[in-house]
Amino acid sequence: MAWEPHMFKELHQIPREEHVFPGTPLCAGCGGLESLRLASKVLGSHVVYVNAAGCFTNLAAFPFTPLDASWLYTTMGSAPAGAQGVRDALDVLIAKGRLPKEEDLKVVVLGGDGSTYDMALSSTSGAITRKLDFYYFCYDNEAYGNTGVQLSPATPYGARTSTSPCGVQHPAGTTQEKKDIFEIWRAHKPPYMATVSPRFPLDLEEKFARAEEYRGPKLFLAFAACPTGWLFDPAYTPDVARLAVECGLWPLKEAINGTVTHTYIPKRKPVEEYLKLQGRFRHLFEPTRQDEAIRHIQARVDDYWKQVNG
Ligand SMILES: Cc1ncc(C[n+]2csc(CCOP(=O)(O)OP(=O)(O)O)c2C)c(N)n1
Ligand code: SF4
Repeated sequence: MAWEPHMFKELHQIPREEHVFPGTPLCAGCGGLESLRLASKVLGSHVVYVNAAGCFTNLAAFPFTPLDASWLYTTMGSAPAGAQGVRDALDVLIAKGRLPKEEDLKVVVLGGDGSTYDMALSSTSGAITRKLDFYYFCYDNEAYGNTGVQLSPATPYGARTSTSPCGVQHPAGTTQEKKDIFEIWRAHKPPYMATVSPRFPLDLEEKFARAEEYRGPKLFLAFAACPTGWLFDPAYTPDVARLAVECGLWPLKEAINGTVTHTYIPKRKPVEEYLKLQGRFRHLFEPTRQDEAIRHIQARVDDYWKQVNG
């Protein structure tokens, strides 16, 4: 799909063709799956997905996958190295004339935040430095989800996880701040990076289409509202995803050759509206309201946008 500016202005312009079929064993309302489904509409079917262990492992139950593309499973830390192997193999086949250039495949890493922010970071750093031509698609559910929702470096301040409960010493739950993986990637100078949300499908499609113009490492951080880990009814996935953006917690942006542009500037509702929808933040409101923790979360968001708006 050749990109033209503002290709996706209206919903009917999103390709109708599906590349992720229904009936996967992932949880109802999984925001990560929703992002992948939308992304695949632009990525198409000439793709090799290199999947780090995580929730998306469950997409495939040998010999079936819901993807009409190829799929390779790797350990959590090695998906970018796996992607290098696949890319090299494709390049060698094309160079030897054994694979026609027009049948080339895109190489796409699929990883959770545990892999992306943590275990696969050194292998990712190597791949970007080598200018590997690949997409890195991270579905960020802000925890090690598949193994019981443990703290990951993407878990935000105040969220409760199974390894950062709220207790006497830490009544607000998680005390760390979410690692800024966008800036860590940007320091490596890849040609294209973006954050996306499935609640902003036109923005998401536009970014995937635009990224096709760039050879080299391309990062997509996809907001992955997670009913199971964040403790909300799956019916609220769209509300949680929309509020993350509208409250300013999940900025929609891209960086082309290092220059950052925000693709949507929210009016910024109070973060409380987002927090209150989720059981992982319930302790901030019940049985006693933790004003200091709520103010802290709001202040971090305000600081971010102050620096954006100058
Ligand atoms: C080195 C290693 N440690 C632990 C595991 C067990 N494990 C499988 S999936 C998973 C959670 C992955 O978390 P994340 O990358 O955030 O993806 P999610 O499960 O949230 O989709 C873990 C810890 C593993 N596969 N490899
Ligand atoms: S635990 Fe969360 S991220 Fe994993 S499949 Fe379920 S909803 Fe999706």
